[in-house]
Parts: sequence; structure tokens; C-alpha cells
Amino acid sequence: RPVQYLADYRPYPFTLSETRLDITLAPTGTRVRAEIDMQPKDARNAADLMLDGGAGLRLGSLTIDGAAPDPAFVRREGEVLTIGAAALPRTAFTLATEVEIDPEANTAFEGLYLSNGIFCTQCEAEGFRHITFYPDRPDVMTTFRVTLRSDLPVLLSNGNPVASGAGWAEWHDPWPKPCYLFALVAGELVAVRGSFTTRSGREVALNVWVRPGDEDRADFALVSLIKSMRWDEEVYGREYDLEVFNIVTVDDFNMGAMENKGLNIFNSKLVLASPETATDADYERIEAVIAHEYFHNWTGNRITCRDWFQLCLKEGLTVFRDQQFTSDMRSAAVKRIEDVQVLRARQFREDQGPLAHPPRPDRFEEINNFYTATVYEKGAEVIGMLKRLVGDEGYARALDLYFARHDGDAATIEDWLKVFEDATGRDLGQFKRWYTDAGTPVVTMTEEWQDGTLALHLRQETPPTPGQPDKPARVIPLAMGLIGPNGDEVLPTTVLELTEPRQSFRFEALGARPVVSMLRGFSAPVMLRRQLDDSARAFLLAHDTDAFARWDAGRDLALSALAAGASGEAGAGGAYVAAIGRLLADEGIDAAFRALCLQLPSEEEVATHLHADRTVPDPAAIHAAREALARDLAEAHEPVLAEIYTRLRSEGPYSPGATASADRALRLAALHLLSRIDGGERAEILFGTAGNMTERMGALAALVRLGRAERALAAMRDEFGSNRLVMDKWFSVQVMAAPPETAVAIARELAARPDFDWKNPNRFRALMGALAANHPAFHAADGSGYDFTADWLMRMDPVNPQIAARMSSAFETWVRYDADRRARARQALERIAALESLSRNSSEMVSRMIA
Ligand code: B3K
Ligand code: ZN
Repeated sequence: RPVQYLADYRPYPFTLSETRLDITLAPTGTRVRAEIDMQPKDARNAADLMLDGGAGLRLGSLTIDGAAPDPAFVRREGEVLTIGAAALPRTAFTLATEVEIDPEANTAFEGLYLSNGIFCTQCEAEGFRHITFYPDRPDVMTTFRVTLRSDLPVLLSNGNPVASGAGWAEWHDPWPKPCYLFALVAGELVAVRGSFTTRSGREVALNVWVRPGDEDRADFALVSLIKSMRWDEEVYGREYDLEVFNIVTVDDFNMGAMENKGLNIFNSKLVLASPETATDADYERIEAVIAHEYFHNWTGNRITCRDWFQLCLKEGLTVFRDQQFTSDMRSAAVKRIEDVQVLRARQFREDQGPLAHPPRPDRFEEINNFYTATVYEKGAEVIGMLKRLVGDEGYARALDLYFARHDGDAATIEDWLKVFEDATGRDLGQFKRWYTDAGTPVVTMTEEWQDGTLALHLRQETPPTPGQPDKPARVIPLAMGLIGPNGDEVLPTTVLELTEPRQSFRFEALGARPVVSMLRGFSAPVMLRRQLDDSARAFLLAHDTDAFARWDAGRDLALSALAAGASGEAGAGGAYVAAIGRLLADEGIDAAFRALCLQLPSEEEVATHLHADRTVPDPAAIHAAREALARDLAEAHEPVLAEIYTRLRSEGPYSPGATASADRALRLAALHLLSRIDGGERAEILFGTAGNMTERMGALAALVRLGRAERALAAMRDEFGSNRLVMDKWFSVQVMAAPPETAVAIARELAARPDFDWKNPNRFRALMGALAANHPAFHAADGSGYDFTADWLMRMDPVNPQIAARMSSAFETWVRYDADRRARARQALERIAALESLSRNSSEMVSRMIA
């Protein structure tokens, strides 16, 4: 299949009015009978009927209005079945097909597959074509009526239940939808049940379906769902629209979860949680993803995407909404900092390398390769900027208009921007570049101070990205404030709009020279370059009124210390260590904030920072600098860290809420530093006594880093050997936290274990993702990290191409390293490229990376 281009979009020449599916489930021979009522859009200009259908579909019969068409007009080529216009009626007709498929052989987990005896589906983006012949594109929408036949006790599909009997069940979804939102589930499952009354008084039955035995770990997901439903009514005025909302958990799932209409399917790790098995981060993520998938009901399902180039229309907006939800449920400041950390670690990195693409790409070979940090997280940032530019009220009016105007539509980014223009009167022509242009703008700021006037000179520049050498200026909202020398704010948050390559802003009648607090709340996804000495950074860390900017000042201090340390400068961290000391001693600062400030930037983040400054990162030197800085912090502040560690001992029953988890985060941050100087004694004790998984994993990671985790790991395996989700953590921590010299060997050993069930995506990611995240180990000078990863990608590719292709992005930064590493990485990538019958997924990824 050739490259697809946005510019080639053409509407589908047929309208669909109903799809009826009758599916008889069997592991190796599932029969799918499909009846599609359709009509040509233009009766005079007859078009061929083209249906998508994967190679795995064994076609039994095909009829049009009950009669088989002349075989001369029917042809199957690649993944397309074409029925010539000459064989089609000019008015409404029913196309019926019968196919047989083999769910058991489906190891790619796309379409209909079996996960531990449970039949389930994943159709986004193009999985439905592996279930039946169909126009598998998001702008073809219709209602679905589904009959499922099986002896399994629970049979689910989208919409409302119509009727059921022994061995069958019928479902009807009254809301027209594209086939990527179709789902079915059949299995031995039990429901944790709840209910929700919508604000207009309709009762909705809520079910979280799990495997028998897992019921006691599903309550948190159910409570999160109820909170999400209420929040979407209160904040966006969006009500749920069916009698039932089902969530099903499965163990084998390529991503986190899927928003199928009325029947969300979840990776079990994003539903199942108990204090003994899940960490605080797991709980927070479960709450966020349950909300995300639920919010898709309006942003994604009721209003879907015209084509897959518009993916960020639903994903960026839904991420933005789930971020707002988490801010409301927990701490807005903490959430913002966490989101920026993720954006910088994943999206900035993507934008710097060969895989850079705009939030709305204009070409792809395999759409599954574009479910990226750019489409999701940067897509959400772009909406945050829009909201800042038009104000909260303007945003609310625009969203109301979006829902009113486009309900039932398959929409585009143009439609989205138009509602903002119509609702607020603002011209968004220049703003649109955020959607069409790749790359992270670099904003450079210089200051000029004279006679009570401060001038800010700003310059924006976006480095070239693949296929986009020149980048015109964008509109960049820069939220800023001014802090006087005594620490008082002399200018509260103001938004400067940068629209030109260079622009200056003046602030007059200032008594004394203030310190500029810039990019408050991370108001735009840009890199800010400014000359700021360590004492001004420390000043902002102490006095800024904006929590994000305050944290970021500390981050800058840490990054400059690490950059200097990595280039061999001794004692570079003095200013940072001293500033952290003042922060730690200040009981007026909340625990969550202090915990965030105590976490050193990751090695990957340091490498991204160096690369942006045109310095070749040395993974071993970065690692050494980071270890040294952690040790300096611990030595300088041992008494206060020890006091925090002792005082924040967990008491009473576990609660996953923001306050208790912030205390645990601060306590564990202290533990990690202390373990640098206490030989791991505290970690050892904590591992043995902690009553929750958060502290156990924190302690275990510290022990692994010290190379003294053997006993703890054995204990954990004995206790949780049969709990897949905990064992994923067990695999992961040993590689992620391992000292770089041993990590690859450990990964090799773990991969040889019989319980390294690598065809399970979670288990594969637990090991391979952990190695990719261990920066000095993945980039080991001898190439062993690259080789080990490439070997496994080659093994995974024929089994599950989506997983192999996604994991291949571990290599996306290879060009930033030294010539020796580059040669080894290239060799590894070329080995993958040479694989016989490499999937389209991996082939596109690898060729973009070695282009
Ligand atoms: N929309 C799905 C992701 C589908 C990925 C297909 N490769 C989950 C989500 O973003 O909510
Ligand atoms: Zn989503």
C-alpha cells in the first residue's frame, strides 16, 4: 500500500444507513455475516464499491439484494475488494457478506482476537477490516445492530442490549458511528456494578467487567468513571447517551485502552488496583485514562475525525480534557508540572529527531505509527494555547458551538479552528501553523534595563524537521510576570503574544530592576533560552508566584549543574544544592512541590537539553554527573532528609488521594537520596515493612540501583508470581534501575526466563521499555543495548507489528550521539530494515529513522 496523503482526501461515494452483524464465535473459525444497507451518493455517476478487507478474511458468500453479482465485476486485490459499478443498483441496496476468521491466530491484537480465553476486539485505527469487508474509514458512519452467538456467559457489544437467550445476545447502537468504534467481547467475566443518574434524570447502568477473582481490584475504576461522568456534565455540559456503559479489562492489549462506543476495552493495568499491587502513579493513571476514554464519548465518538490525519482533533482535545479533570480532582500545579515533564521527555525528544511530525501530519504509510506524543500531548498543548489566547469564556463559547455545530459529524482541524473564529472573532490563520508545522520553537530572550524601563527582546526560531526546512513565525503566547528585588510581584501574570520572528516588549516606570518570570504555567510548548545566572534562578525558585515557573527555575538550576558536571566541571551543583536546602527546610511549601523539586532531571532530559545546545551528549558522563549530584544533595542535607523520611512514615489505611500520595512521593524522594549514603539500609527495611506497593517499589528501585536487591526480588516473586501486573513491575524495575554496566546482561537473563511471556504487550514493554529508559545502558558504548533491542524487535515484528514499531522509537534519538554510537545504532537499524517481510509498521519507522 502506497503512502497516504491528506491532500488526496475524497468523500466515500456511498451513504450507509445501517450495518447488521451476526457473529458466531469460535476460536479458530468465527463466522461473520454482515449486512450493510447503503446507497450511492450520486445516482448518475456510478462509482465502484470498494471495501477494505484484510488478508485473513476467508470470503464465503457475497450478495447484493440477495443475489450474487457477476464474478466478472468482483475482484480482490491486496486489502481491497472491489465490486464494479456495473454490478450495483443505482438506488438503495443491501450488501451481504459471509466470512470466516481465526481469532486464535491473531497475535497482532488488531481486529478480533483471544486474550486468555476472552474474545475481544481492537478496531482503531484499521482493525475492523480484519473482521469483515467494510469501508474502514472514520467518515463512513452508521448505526449498528449486532447479534453474538457463543456458549460463553457474557456477550457484549456497543450500544444498548436488545434481547438475549441461551447462547446469543443482540445489541443495538442508535448513534451512527464509524467502524473503528465497533467492539465485541465474549467471555467468562464478572461485573462490578454501579449506576449513574444523568443530570436530565436518565439512569445508566455501569459495569466494570473483570475476570472472576479480580472483583476486589475494580472499585477504583468504577469510582473514577462516576467522577468523570459528573465532571463532563458540570464542566462541559456533556451528558452520557446510552442505557449502559461497559468497561472490560483484558490482559493482552496493544495500548492503554479504547473508547469503543458504550463498550470501552481496557488493558488490565489501567483498571485493576489495590494498595498491595498498585502504586500511587498507577492509581493516578487509572483515574486519568478512565476519564480520557469516557470523555471520548463526545470528543471522538459523537464528533469523530473525517480521516486519520485529523487524529489530534479527538486525541489532543481529549487529552486536554483529561488533564483538566485531573487538575480538578487533584492539584492543578502538580498536574501541570507532571504534564510538562512528560512533554519535554517524550515530545521534545520526538521533535528533535528523524520522527518529528506536525500534530496534524499530512502523510503516512501506517497510521498506527502516529499515535504519538506529538499528536496526543502536543495536540493538548495547542488547545491550552488556544484557550489562553481567547480566554476562558471564549473557550467555553467555542466548545459549545463545536458540540452544537458538529454533533454527528466526522470533522477536521479546519472545522475546529472555525468554531473558535466564529465564537470569538479572532483570526486563527497564523495559529493554524501549530497544527501543520513540526518542531519545537526556540524562544530566545534578552533583557535591557535603563532608567526604570525594562525591555524584553524576543526571538523565535524553529529548527528544520524532516520535509519542512523553513519554519515561518508562529503565534506564541508567553505568560510572564515581574518580581521585584524584595520578592514581591510587581507585575502579575500577563500574556505577551509573540507573532513575529523578533519582537520587543517594554515595561516602564519600574523602581528597581525586577527578575522576569517567563513562560508561566508553561504557556507554550517552546524551549526558552535566556541568560539567567544561578542566583536569579535560585531567586525565582524562592519567590515566583507561579508554581510551574518556580519549579522550572529549580529545574534549570539542576540542568545547568548536570550539563556542567557531564562536561567534567567539578562541584557545578553548588547553587542547586543550596537552593534545595532552603526549599526542604520550608515547611510552608507543600509536600508534592518539594517532592517534584527533589527529583533530578532524567538522563534523557539532560541529553535533550545538551542536544538543543548543539552538544553531543555522553551517556556515561551524564549518568556519572547525575549520580554525583544526587550524592552531593544527600550529603549536604542528610539531617533534614532523614527527618522527612522518618516523619512521613505511612500511618492508617492507604488512600490513593493527592495529599497522601504527595507525602509518599516526598518520602521516597528523600529515601532515594539517602540510599546514596546509607548503603541501602533504609530501603531494605522499608521493602520488608511497607504496607503498600508505592513504597515497596520505591524501596526496590533504590536497592536495584545499589545492586543489592536479590533478596527483595526473590521475596516479591514468591509473593506475587501469579499476579501479572506486579510481575511486570518486577521485570521492569530490575532493568530500569540497574547500574548501566549490568543492565543489558540482566535484561538478557530476564528475557530467557519462562515467565517472560513476550507476546503479551505489557510484559514485552516491561522489559524492552525499561532498557530503552535506562539511558546509559541502552546507549552502551559497545552497542549491546542497541543489538539486544534490535534482536527483539525483529522477533516481535512478525508476531505483533504495532508493538515492534512503537518500541523501535527507542532509536529515535540515535543521530545525536557520537560517531561510534551512531555507527552501531545505524547497523542495528539496518539489520531490522533488512528483515524479510518486515511489516509496514516497522518498515516506515525504520526508514524514517535512517533516512
Ligand atoms: N483511541 C485509542 C488509541 C488507539 C490506538 C490504535 N493504535 C485510545 C485513546 O487514545 O484513547
Ligand atoms: Zn484517546
